[in-house]
Amino acid sequence: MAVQAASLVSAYFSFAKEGKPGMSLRNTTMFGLSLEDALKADFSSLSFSCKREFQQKVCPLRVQSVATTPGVTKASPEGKKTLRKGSVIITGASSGLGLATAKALAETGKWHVIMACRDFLKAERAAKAAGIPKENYTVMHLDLASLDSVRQFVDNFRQSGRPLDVLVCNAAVYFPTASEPTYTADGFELSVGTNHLGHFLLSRLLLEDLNKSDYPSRRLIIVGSITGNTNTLAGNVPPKANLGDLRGLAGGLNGLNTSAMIDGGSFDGAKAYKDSKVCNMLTMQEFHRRYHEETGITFASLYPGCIATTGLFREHIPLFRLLFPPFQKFITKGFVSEDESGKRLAQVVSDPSLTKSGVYWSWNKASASFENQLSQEASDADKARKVWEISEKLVGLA
Ligand code: NDP
Ligand code: PMR
Repeated sequence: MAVQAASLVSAYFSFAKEGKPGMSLRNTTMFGLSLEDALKADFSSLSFSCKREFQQKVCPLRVQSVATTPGVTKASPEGKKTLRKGSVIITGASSGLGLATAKALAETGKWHVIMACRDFLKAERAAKAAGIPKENYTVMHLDLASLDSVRQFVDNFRQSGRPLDVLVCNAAVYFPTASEPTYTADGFELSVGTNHLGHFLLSRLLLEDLNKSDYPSRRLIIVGSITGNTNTLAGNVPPKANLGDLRGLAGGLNGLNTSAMIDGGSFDGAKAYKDSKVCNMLTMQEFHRRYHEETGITFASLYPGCIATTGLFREHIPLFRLLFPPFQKFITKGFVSEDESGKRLAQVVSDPSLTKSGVYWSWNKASASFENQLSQEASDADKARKVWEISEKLVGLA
């Protein structure tokens, strides 16, 4: 099978050489490396240190003298107190990982999922088609590519009167074939603007709400990725993530007086996505350093596996979309289904053994979770602080 997949890939490469006129090599190179290089690569870098820590540390239930969230516990007929439903916001829950996670959580009957989506109708249809029980979800409008929309979402959410127990920053866009940058409503390059800055503002604002919740385990989860981590083979596929000295971010990523790229370099859509994932992972750790001790909130990131069938690759050329799933299934063996990835993220939301804060979760071949190592850049505390400080200026918090 590996041989068949390999021939598919090499068939692609011969096609790519004759790719569309005007398309750059970057745009037409499907897997970023020649297959020969890929096969020569040291796959031992994939063997992560798999020490799984069964952290049974459950955050202490904080007793509050003033009930901030009515109906936190209710008496069962036997008089015992039962835990109320958890309330979780998932951004980008209209497809892929976000939808699968919403389904996995809602089906337990223990969670109410707020699907924070830019396309209200699409999200409603997706929830119905996935069979998510009506009473277990609410769709609310959120466009992360607009800071006004983020603020409006937070206001609307607060007006709904629901508590916030877990926030999942999941939505993302990826523009691997774009030759020119596009921008958010506030003028930031669209992938970093959406994936990082939109989520940065959202999570900073909603921290207050998480902090008010009296749910036993409150969590803020930001989805990361292997491709932002240069300590892995996948993270070494060019273009590699690299935030440099952050000069582009400091300049506002507007592509006018400064570069649209965080490191100040020329625009590359695939790199912008990977850079945004590094920002996501750095942000999670900076939250942990600043707020975990004080609030008890768990801050976590994860790599859910390669979900090669999702809409994330919608902007890629059709042949990539055709070959990427078998490449990941049969060659790298990093493929996971949307269902499986949803169960993984649902674990990070609700599993009592995953309450440790500051962790980047991954799963081994047997689908057991373990604490993974981030690359040097993605765990650089000084860079995390600088990204935080620049980002808070860009989104109007400082
Ligand atoms: P999808 O494209 O299926 O899902 C992305 C979601 O983000 C969609 O619901 C999309 O909405 C939403 N979204 C995009 N832009 C905005 C915006 N401006 N405002 C609000 N929502 C928006 O991709 P995946 O499920 O694969 O991606 C989910 C997460 O998983 C991402 O963070 C990605 O980086 C991460 N990831 C994915 C991997 C993979 O292999 N697929 C691997 C590692 C990490 P709409 O439906 O309207 O387009
Ligand atoms: Mg990658 C060896 C393991 C492995 C894994 C787990 C992934 C995950 N990838 C691996 C290897 C390789 N990839 C190799 C050897 C190549 C070169 C042939 C390769 C190429 C490649 C491309 C061109 N891979 C890609 C792309 C994309 O466009 C995807 C991407 O980078 O999106 C940002 C991608 C991915 N590979 C992954 C994962 C999870 C992705 C999806 C994106 C993401 O990180 O969210």
